[in-house]
Amino acid sequence: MRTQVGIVGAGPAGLLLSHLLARQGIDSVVLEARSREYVEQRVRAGVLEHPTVELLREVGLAERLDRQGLAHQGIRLRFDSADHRIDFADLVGRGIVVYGQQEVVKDLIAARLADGGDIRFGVTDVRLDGVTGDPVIHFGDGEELRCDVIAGCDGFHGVSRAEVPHTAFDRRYPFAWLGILAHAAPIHDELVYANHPDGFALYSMRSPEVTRLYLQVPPDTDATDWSDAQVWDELQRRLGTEINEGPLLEKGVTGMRSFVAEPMRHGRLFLAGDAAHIVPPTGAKGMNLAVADVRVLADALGSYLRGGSETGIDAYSDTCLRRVWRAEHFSWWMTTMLHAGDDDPFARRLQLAQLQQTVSSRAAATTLAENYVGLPHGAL
Ligand code: RFL
Ligand code: PHB
Repeated sequence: MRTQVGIVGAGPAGLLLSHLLARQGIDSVVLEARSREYVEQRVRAGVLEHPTVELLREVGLAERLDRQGLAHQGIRLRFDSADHRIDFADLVGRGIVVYGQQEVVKDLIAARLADGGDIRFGVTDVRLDGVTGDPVIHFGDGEELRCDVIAGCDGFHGVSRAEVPHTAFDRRYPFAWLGILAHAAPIHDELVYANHPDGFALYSMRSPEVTRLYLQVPPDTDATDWSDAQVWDELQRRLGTEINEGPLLEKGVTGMRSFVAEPMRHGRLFLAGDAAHIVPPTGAKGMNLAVADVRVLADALGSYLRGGSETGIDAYSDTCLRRVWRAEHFSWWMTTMLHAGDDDPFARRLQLAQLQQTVSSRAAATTLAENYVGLPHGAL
């Protein structure tokens, strides 16, 4: 088998890259370890930045997003028993859209398949070879995909990153998130990020019928340690409001980590999305960074494969890393400002001072808003 771009992984990064390449007449094959059902049901991110939404519109992927996505013009920060609104529309003139990552994935798969795209699900034993010469992806029972370049879009636990000699920057946090998805109508129309002395809580949603909520928990927590009733009680307590309860559709624990691999390229292998970098979810940046990477990569590969210019592919890693580090900083900042630490009264006072400034200074609120709604693609 031969293709121009061999893509490992059918998450948002791999699928969107395949779509953007097809628009330029470039062939690709996507190899995915899991089944289609699995990737379409996997509950993850929910916040699409403004530049992500604009890109999806521009490339014909926003028909359902524009009908079902929830456009939000702000968020609330809660601390010291009071709510404070950060008004994105007023501060930066742009907002976000709440739309589940798995809905983006469904839309991408449907668009690729309708367009004759080649996505192989349930592929086993993916192995990369010849990444500095003639790239080959070995998989399954002796199958081979030969390609001009490989895009490693296989997430944090994939196989691609190991083929790129890199420096790893890594930070772990002493807490995790217990997340639930519940069949319960949201009672707030915007996300609430709550700093509570007993731990962070986040109020989010997916639709007019479905709420998504998170609680800060110790890192070694097993989701079954918490009964549903305990989760609801703790959420109400930390969020300081009544919330509608309902049957749980999902319950899981997510670790918190910051990670960057530099560089994001080795020869003809390019890493994109979680394969190259991870952020803690507090800034809602992970999927948006994956989208920003593949936008840069699709342009660079277009110039290379259609016109032979290496300028774009040579700049790929540096261009992406500027945005990645901005998002790493924002995600670390939101995380440290909002989570409860280990009973250090000095750190607690600093957090409250930071929160006070963020909600009372227009300049500080604007910095949060500008980062949260997403810096325009190309701006860095
Ligand atoms: P993905 O989505 O992990 O996709 C990688 C794909 O590669 C496949 N794979 C392989 N395929 C073939 N061979 C192999 N050897 C393979 N190894 C792996 C996997 O099965 C998978 O299908 O990476 P991608 O495309 O880079 O996308 C990144 C995003 O998924 C991730 O950054 C976000 O989900 C992070 N995230 C959030 N991001 C946001 O932008 N906004 C949010 O609000 C947000 N909230 C979150 C989040 C992530 C969370 N969890 C569960 C990690 C909330 C949570 C709770
Ligand atoms: C979500 O809705 O899943 C979500 C929202 C905001 C975050 C993280 C996750 O910061």
